[in-house]
Amino acid sequence: MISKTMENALNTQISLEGYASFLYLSMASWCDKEGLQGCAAFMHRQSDEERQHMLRIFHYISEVDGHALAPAIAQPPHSFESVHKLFEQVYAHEQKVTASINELLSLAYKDNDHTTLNFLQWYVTEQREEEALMRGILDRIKLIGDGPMSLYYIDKEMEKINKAELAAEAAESAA
Ligand code: OFO
Repeated sequence: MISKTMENALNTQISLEGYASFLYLSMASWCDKEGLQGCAAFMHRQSDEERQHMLRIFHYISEVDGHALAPAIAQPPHSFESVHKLFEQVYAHEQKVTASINELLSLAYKDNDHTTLNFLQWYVTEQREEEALMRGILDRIKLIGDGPMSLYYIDKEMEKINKAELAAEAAESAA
């Protein structure tokens, strides 16, 4: 059984992960419209991942006899200034999620809630990986440049990164 405070905080995290899923879905759609198929595929996969992150917390709350709440999701933006700006937004959102996970950990420490502390470790690793991935993408965009002539190369690069992520996911679920 978790405390009511922890239950509320975890339900807030559900909203944040749900928003990330819808934000990335919206980004995928914008990329698609811009003809950036590699970026669109990447953002669709990220969106699916965020939904899984949301559900993982959802099921955890039920497992510890709490009440998981389906969140109200605010409408995300539909258009983005550039691919570079889009990935800057993704990185900023991931940093926000990391900060929120850290707050949950602090709360779990305060509550002496070892079950939730243990549960949250997965998110600590995930956020470290996600932030590193997004920073890597931003570095590559900086190297390639994001003028109209560079978009094709950025998109090809994103296609490659997405394939590598898919392969890593498949290896992880086969392990
Ligand atoms: Fe779930 O927020 Fe990133 O990965």
